[in-house]
Amino acid sequence: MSSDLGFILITTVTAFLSYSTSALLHSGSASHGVSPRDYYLTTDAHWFNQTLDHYSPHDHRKFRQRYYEYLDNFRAPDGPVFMIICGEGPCSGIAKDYISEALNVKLNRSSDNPWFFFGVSYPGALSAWFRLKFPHLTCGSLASSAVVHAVYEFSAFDQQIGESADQECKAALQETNKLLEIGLKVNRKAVKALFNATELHVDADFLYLTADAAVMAFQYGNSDKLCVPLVEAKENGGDLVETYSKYVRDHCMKVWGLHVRPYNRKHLRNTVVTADSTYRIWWFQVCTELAYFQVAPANNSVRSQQINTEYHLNLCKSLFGKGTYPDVEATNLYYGGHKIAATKIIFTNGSQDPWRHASKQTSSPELPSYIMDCHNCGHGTDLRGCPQSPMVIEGKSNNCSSPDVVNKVRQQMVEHIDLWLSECRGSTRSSK
Ligand SMILES: *[C@@H]1O[C@H](CO)[C@@H](O)[C@H](O)[C@H]1NC(C)=O
Ligand SMILES: *[C@@H]1O[C@H](CO)[C@@H](O)[C@H](O)[C@H]1NC(C)=O
Ligand SMILES: *[C@@H]1O[C@H](CO)[C@@H](O)[C@H](O)[C@H]1NC(C)=O
Ligand SMILES: *[C@@H]1O[C@H](CO)[C@@H](O)[C@H](O)[C@H]1NC(C)=O
Ligand SMILES: *[C@@H]1O[C@H](CO)[C@@H](O)[C@H](O)[C@H]1NC(C)=O
Ligand SMILES: CC(=O)N[C@H]1CO[C@H](CO)[C@@H](O)[C@@H]1O
Repeated sequence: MSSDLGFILITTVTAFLSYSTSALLHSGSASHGVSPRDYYLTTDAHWFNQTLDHYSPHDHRKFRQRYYEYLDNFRAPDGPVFMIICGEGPCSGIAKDYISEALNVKLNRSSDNPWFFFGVSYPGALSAWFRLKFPHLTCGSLASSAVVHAVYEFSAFDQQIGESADQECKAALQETNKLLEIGLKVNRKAVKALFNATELHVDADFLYLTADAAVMAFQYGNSDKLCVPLVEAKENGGDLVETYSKYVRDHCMKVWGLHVRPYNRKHLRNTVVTADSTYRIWWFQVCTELAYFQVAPANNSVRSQQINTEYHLNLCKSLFGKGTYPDVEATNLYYGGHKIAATKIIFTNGSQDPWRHASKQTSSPELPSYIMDCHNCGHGTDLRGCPQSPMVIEGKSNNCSSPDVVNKVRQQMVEHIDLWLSECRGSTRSSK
C-alpha cells in the first residue's frame, strides 16, 4: 500500500455465519480484563434509518442500523473508504486489526471517494456480492473465506473436518461419536449432563452441538486443544466421552463462547428480539436461501448419520413453518455461486476451514484466489490470524504455524488493493 493513502474505515453489522460460533467475539472480551480501547479504534456508534425489507416495493418501514466510522486516517477530499462488513457476532466497534493497522495514514472526506469492501465468511460473500451488483460504486473487494456458493447438501464440510484432523484424531472423533450415540440410548440424561446440555430434548440437536464443538477447533485454528487430549485418551484407554466433554466445557464453552441454548429448538422458535436472536436469523437465511446443510457424508463421516438432510428440513419446518425451503438454485443463479461473474475481488481460504468448499474454487487475474495452507490456518485467517479466539481480534500472524504463508497472501492482497484503488481514482470509477 503506498504510504500516502489516507482512508476511512466504516463498519456495519450483518448476520453471522456459523451456527456454532456466533458468540465468539462477544464472550471473551469482557472476561479477560482488557479494555475495549486496547482493541478498538472506535466504539462510538452511529445510526441510520435502513430499509427493513429490500425485496418489497411497498414496505417502507425502516429500522435503525448501527455503524462505526473512523476518520483519523482519512485524506480529504478523495481518499479511499474501506468498508468492513461485520459478522459472526455483535459488532462492537472498529477493531485495531490487520486492515486498520496495515493500511495506515491521514485525512478527510468527500462524496466521490473510492470504496473498497472487506468481509469474512458470510460477510465475505456479501463483500463479493456488493462488488458484483454495484461495480460502479466500488473499486474492489476482499472476500475472505467467502461462502459465495450456496450448497444444499454440504457433506464436504464434514469431509473437510476429517481431512483437517489427522488419521488418529479423525478415528478418535469417530469413536467418540459412536460412544455418544450409544450413550444416548443407554442413559440419555447422564450423557447430556456431561455437556451441560440436558435442556436439549431432541437427541439429534444434541449431536449437532457435539459435532459443532469439533468444528470450532478446526475452523478457528485450535485443533491441538481437541486432538492432543483425545488421541492421548484413545491410546491410553482413557474415557473418550469424558475427555471430549472436558474439551467442550473447558474450551468451547468457557473460552470460545459456545452456548447450548442456540441448539434448543424451543429457544430458536422464540420470536422476541434479544441478543440471541442472531441464531434464529441465521437459520432463516439458511432455511430460505443458502442451506449449507452440514449433512454427514454417507461414508466415513465424523459426525452422526442422524445429522442428515431430513434433520435440517425438519428443523427449518419446526422453526419457520411448513414449506420453508432453501432455494439454493435461485440463490446461485442470482449471484453466480462458484462462477461469480465479477472483477477485482480477492478470494482467500484457509486450508483447515470446512467452509472453504463453498468459496471460489479457481483463481484468475480478475478474481485472484489464494489458499493459506498451514496447521492452524482456518476461517478468515488472512484477516484474523491464527489461532482465533475472542482474545485475538487483531489478527496477528505470528502464531500461525507458518506465518510466512499468511504474510505472503497479505502482501498480495495489499498489492491488489493498491493497484485497484489507483485504477479507480477520481470520478471515473472502473467497473472493469
Ligand atoms: C430516522 O427516523 C427517525 C424517525 O422517523 C427520525 O427521527 C430520525 O431523525 C431519522 N434519523 C436519520 C439519521 O435520518
Ligand atoms: C476536512 O475538509 C473540510 C472541507 O472539505 C475542511 O474544512 C476541514 O478543515 C478538513 N478537516 C481536516 C481535519 O483536514
Ligand atoms: C455446567 O453446569 C454447571 C452446573 O450448572 C456449572 O457449574 C458449570 O459452570 C457449567 N459449565 C459450563 C462450561 O458452562
Ligand atoms: C469409504 O471410506 C473408506 C475409508 O476412507 C474407503 O476405503 C472406502 O473405499 C469408502 N467407500 C466408499 C463406498 O466410498
Ligand atoms: C502465541 O505464541 C506465543 C509464543 O510464541 C505464546 O506465548 C502465546 O501464548 C501464543 N498465543 C496464542 C493466542 O496462542
Ligand atoms: C476448497 C479450496 O481450497 N478451494 C480453493 C481455494 O483457493 C485455492 C487457490 O486459488 C484453490 O486452488 C482452491 O481450489
